[in-house]
Parts: sequence; structure tokens; C-alpha cells
Amino acid sequence: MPHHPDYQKWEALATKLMKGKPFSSLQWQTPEGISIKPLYTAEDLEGLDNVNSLPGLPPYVRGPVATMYAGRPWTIRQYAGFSTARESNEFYRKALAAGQKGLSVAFDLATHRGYDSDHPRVTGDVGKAGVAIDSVEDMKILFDEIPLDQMSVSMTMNGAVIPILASYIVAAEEQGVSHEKLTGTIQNDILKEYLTRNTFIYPPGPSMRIVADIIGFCSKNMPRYNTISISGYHMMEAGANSVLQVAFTMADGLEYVRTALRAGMNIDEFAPRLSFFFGIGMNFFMDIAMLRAARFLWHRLLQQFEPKDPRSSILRTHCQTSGWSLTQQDPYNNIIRTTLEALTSVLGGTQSLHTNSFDEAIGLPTDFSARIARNTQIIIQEESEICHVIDPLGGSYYVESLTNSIINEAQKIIDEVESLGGMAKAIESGMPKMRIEESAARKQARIDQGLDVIVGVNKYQLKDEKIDFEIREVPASVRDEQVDRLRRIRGTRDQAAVDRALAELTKAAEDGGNLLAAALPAIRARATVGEVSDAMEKVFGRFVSTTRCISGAYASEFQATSETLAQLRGRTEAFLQGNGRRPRMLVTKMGQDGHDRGIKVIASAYADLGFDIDIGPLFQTPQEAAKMAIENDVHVVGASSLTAGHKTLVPALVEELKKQGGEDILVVAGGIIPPVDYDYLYERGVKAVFGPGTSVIDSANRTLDLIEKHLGPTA
Ligand code: 2CP
Repeated sequence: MPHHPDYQKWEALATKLMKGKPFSSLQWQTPEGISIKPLYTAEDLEGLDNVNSLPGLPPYVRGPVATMYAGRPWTIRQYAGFSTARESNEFYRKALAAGQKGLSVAFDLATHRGYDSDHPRVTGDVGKAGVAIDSVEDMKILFDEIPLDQMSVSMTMNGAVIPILASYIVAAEEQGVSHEKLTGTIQNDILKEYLTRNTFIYPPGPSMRIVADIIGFCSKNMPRYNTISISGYHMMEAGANSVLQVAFTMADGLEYVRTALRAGMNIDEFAPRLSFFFGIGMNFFMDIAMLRAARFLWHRLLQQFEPKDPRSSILRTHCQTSGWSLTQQDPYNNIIRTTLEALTSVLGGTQSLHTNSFDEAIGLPTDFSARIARNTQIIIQEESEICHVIDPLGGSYYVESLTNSIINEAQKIIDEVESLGGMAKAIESGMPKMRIEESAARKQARIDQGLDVIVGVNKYQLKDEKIDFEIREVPASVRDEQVDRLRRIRGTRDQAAVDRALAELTKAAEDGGNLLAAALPAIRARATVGEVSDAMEKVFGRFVSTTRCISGAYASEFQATSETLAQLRGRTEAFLQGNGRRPRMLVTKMGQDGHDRGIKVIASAYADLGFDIDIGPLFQTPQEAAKMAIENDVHVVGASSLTAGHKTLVPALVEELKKQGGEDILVVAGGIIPPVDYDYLYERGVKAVFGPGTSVIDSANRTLDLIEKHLGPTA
């Protein structure tokens, strides 16, 4: 019992208010497995390692810089990019004029996966979820009138990281900016691509070599450039709770450090320029504590490499508010969610921040929604007076105690990963992926039962949902424009010089030369992003992932008495009796969209509900998805789209099914599909569209209704 002199008085008062309920009923068990008490006191801080340090000094819990925001606020760095380089450049220049401080480039999925815009696999992806970049000519337009010696630029690129970083460097050269003046960050975090984000190109071995080559080149030639952004964000978006996010991110970081050391670098040559990226969700204090714990852990973990430079073990991070926490229902609520998450990031001591636009669960941000998102940060920075005091929650009984719990829980998982031989081996074993997917399925089950409240989705729903704001649409003509420019570039360049440079790059891939250095001549000669990727693919091959799915987690999170679960399981059993087989569904992601949380949750939950589930490999074409659906004799295909390819790819699937003799197979769609597009899809044969926030139980019931109606009275 705490020794506070008044503790017993407080307990007596509180017990009276409990009206006979046990005191323990006020304890809350978080999804991370941390037990939260209703009250923390000074005694909770006794003996904790993370308490009472100072900012800018080890173990850096209170911030990486001594003066923190009192000296310089965090960088307002909005992640953006869409359509063509010209349009994105205009968007950036307007944002910078309106108070944004750093740039963060979003590339389209074709670019991420190393395909030029005229490649047949990317017809639905060009310019959709980011800007299309096919060559240095596009990169030059992207940064037109933006001096690259003065602007820090982050580029989210992992798969096609060699041609994209090379194009950025050459665009800077052609602006007259030398390599050592460049400031910014390349994401270059391939491990989490195999785990969650899925924009890999090559197998893990050569991909890790690329990471090391970039760290090696930049450490020597671009000393102000952050060579990697070790990212937990995508793990959180895929369903990881805060402990899993921080643990797996640290473990990824250790793997990169060891990779660079193995490549012959000295720890102090590269570690000061490793940076991090965390996702911030709605558990306000949890993620403040997570950022503080992350800094503590990184400092402690790095000591094994015996750094001499103190900067080597300082964790600096970018944060982004959670896209997954945004709802399509009552979407202005998202402004409030994002504000809270931004405050979490700031109170946790982030160096750089992206705040999401309120309409991102519906479509691409517009100028209007992007302005509100940006101003959310500007108002915190310039109106709230928050920046004057460093780590204002330092010493808070609750926050410090929570910081300590996260340190301890995350360390256990890091130890588990280490015992598997490090993160690369752990990923091969499937352990981190399973933990994240299990966490996602459990979360969905809690939401579907109303145990975790989402306002406007499972509580306080609106009767009439009206969208009274503009939604940005990227026209199909963007692809034509890119294809035209590619044709012009290929028609005017010195083809022999391009061929020579590409052959040199292939040779470097074979012989072990630095790949970024070897790509620069090819990019200068106007080789395209796709050609540079192909030159390495000749040696490395293209990686094909296998999609597995966990079972039991969704159902086990349901209360035993749940009638909805029992009712649906009864329906699928009855279907089995009536039809001799279970309702069978193929879930597919077409195009280059690798956001697979949705299909994973659907697949494991539907399987728990009694469906037979097939999961298509990532990056299917509509032809491939139709063929698989027919071969597997499914009743329905569920197509998930989160990157604006739905109007091209889903109708193409319906057509392909008809063409290949599968016209009896139903098609439903889900993901981020603006409601204004629903009719477009219905008119083209799609039977149902399930937007974000749809309960899995509801969607399963509706899917079963559709199948039964389609099969007729025998069903
Ligand atoms: C900072 N500085 C200061 C102070 N604070 N100087 C004096 N007093 C202070 N109080 C200095 C720093 O030392 C640094 O100088 C310079 O100011 C810039 O500060 P910084 O803290 O390094 O900020 P930054 O340049 O914005 O860099 C932040 C990060 C960087 C985190 C280190 O890696 C970054 O910007 N990351 C962004 C990643 C990103 O945008 N990702 C997008 C993800 P020196 O440089 O001279 O030391 S997109 C997400 C999507 C969803 C996706 O991935 O799919």
C-alpha cells in the first residue's frame, strides 16, 4: 500500500463511491498487456531508471536536444504528392508559403515498385497515391524553384530507393547544389516492407545490401542527410499496439546497425544519421510514453556497439498521426482525433510531424483539408504556448510509470527477437507478422462488440451521412502525360550512353560495387526509374511474398456470450448443410497497393466465422485475380483498395470474370472508396461496397445474404 500520509483517507473516500464494487474493477488492462491503475503517486516512480534525467543528455528520455522546442520547434513536415510532378510542385510551394517548414514526398505505387508509368502492371496506380516519377526530368520539375541546398526533403522510398535517391541527387546537381549540402531523409527501411508495407522489389538479401550501400554512400558524401527512417508507423497502421511498435522498430534498428558494421563501417560514421518514424494513435498518454521509452531503449541498446560520439545513440524521430484512426463516418471528428494525436507527438518530443487531413478515410486530401491539417500544427506551435517548456510531462507519476512499463514490455519482445537471431531471421520465422495481425484482429473484435468506442462508427452514429466537401480525384490522363514524357525522353537521349551506364550498374550488382554510386551515371544519362530497377533485377530477381493468415484471434476476443458471433456461425453452418460446402471467398488486392491490414483482418475474421477463405498474392492484376477465383471455385471475390485504384481495377475484375467464364462469381469491394464512387461501381456489377468502419460481422452477414440470394432457394 502506498505510504502517502493521506492514502488511507483517499481510499476510504474512493471505496464509498464504488458502492460495493471491488476497487480492482477500476484497473484497465491495455491491449499492450499493461495494467493501468486509476491513481499514480510519487511511489510509482521509486527506483525507475527513466526518471529525473535532463534533455540532450543520456538516456535522452526527455528529448534529444537540450533546448528542445524552447529553442526550435519541431519541423512541420506534411507528407504529400499526387498526380504529376508539376501539380505536386505547385502544392508544395503553396504549403511552404502557408507555414510548412520541410517537405515530405509521397510517390505513387508504380514508382515504389520500380515500374515506369507505361508498364502494363500499373495502369490503375499512376499518380494515384503519390506523385509519378519516371526519371530525373520529373524530379527536376518536382523541385522547380525549391532550392535543395536550403530545403530539407524527406522521401518515402524503400523499393526503388536507388533510382529515386539517385534522381534526387542528380536533380540537385543540375540545380548547382553539391552532395554535401543536401539535407533530408530517405526512408530506406526495407525490413518493415516485408513485414507490413509491401513495397519491396528484390529479395531480402540484396535489399539489405542496398540499405548498406546507401548508408555507406551518404555517410561519406552527404553528411547532413539522414540515411534511413526506421519506421514503426506502418506496423501501427497494420495493427501493432504501442509496445509491439516500439519493440519491432528497435529490433529493425539493431539489424541495420549490424548490417552497416558488417559492411565495414564504424558505428560513429553512420549511427548519428539514423532516424526514426513512429505512428501515433488515440491512446493519448500511451504514445507519449512510447516516444519517451523509445529514446531510452535506443540509447541503452546502442551501448553494446561502444559508440564514442554521443550522437550515435540519440533517437531523433518523425511522427505521423494515425491514418487508421480516421473514420469515413462523421469525418469532421477526424480533425479532433488528429489534434489529439498531434499533441501526443509534441508532448512525446517529436522532431518532425505530419498531421493527417480529415478526409483521408474517404479520398486524397484537398487544398482545404490539407490547410486544416497544417494549421493544426501551426496553432499548437504558435498559439498554445506549449513550446516554452521542455518535456512538460517529465516527472508525471502516470507518464513516467507508463514509460517504464513500455521499456520493460518492449525489452522482453526485443529479447525474443534477438533470441531468434535478429529481426531479419524473426521476419523469416513469421513471428512479428503474426503478433501484429493478432493484435489487429483483436482490436477489430473489440470494436465490433463496442468495447472500444469509435464515435460515429460504433456509438453516436449519424442517421444521415452527407459529404459536404470536395473530394480530390486524380484523372486517368495523368498516366497519358507520363507515358508521353517517357516517350520524349527515350527519343532524345543518347541511347548508347544509357545502355553503357545500365550495364555498369548490372555489373556493380554482380561484383559488389556501391549501387547508389553506380546508378548516378545512368540517371544523369536519363535512364528511367524502371530501367535502373531492371538493371539490378537482372541480378537480384523480384521478390514474391507468400500470404498467410492467422486464425482464432478475432473470435477469441469475443465475449463467450456473444449472440452476433453465434448467429453468424450458425448461418455458415446452415449454409454448409444446405450446399455441401462453406461459403467461399477470395480476398484480393490488385495493382501495386500493398496495404493489406484490411484483407488480413477480413480473412482471419471470416475464417473464424465459418467461411472458406482464399487470399490472393499481393499485386494481382484483374486477370490473375479472376483466374484464381474461377480455379478456386469461390462464391465471391472481395477486392480491397486503399490507394484510389478502385475505379479502374474493380470493374476490370468484373469484366475479366465474365471473359474467363466466371460470371457467376460475385464481386464486393472494400477500403478507402469515396461514397460518391459507390454508384459507379454498382453500375459496373459490384454487389456491395464496405467502407472503413464497417463491422466485420455486418459485412459478413451482407456477403452471405448476397451469396444466398444469388444461389437461389437451394442455399
Ligand atoms: C533541432 N535543431 C536545433 C534544435 N532542435 N538546433 C538548436 N536548438 C534546437 N532546439 C537542429 C537539429 O540539430 C538539426 O540540425 C536541425 O535543427 C533540424 O532539426 P531536426 O530535429 O533534425 O529536424 P528535421 O530536419 O526535420 O529532421 C527530423 C528527422 C528526419 C526525424 C531527424 O529524419 C525527418 O525529417 N524525418 C521525416 C521523415 C518523413 O517525413 N517521413 C514521411 C513518412 P542538424 O541537421 O545540423 O543536426 S510518410 C509516411 C507514409 C505513411 C509512408 O511511409 O508510407
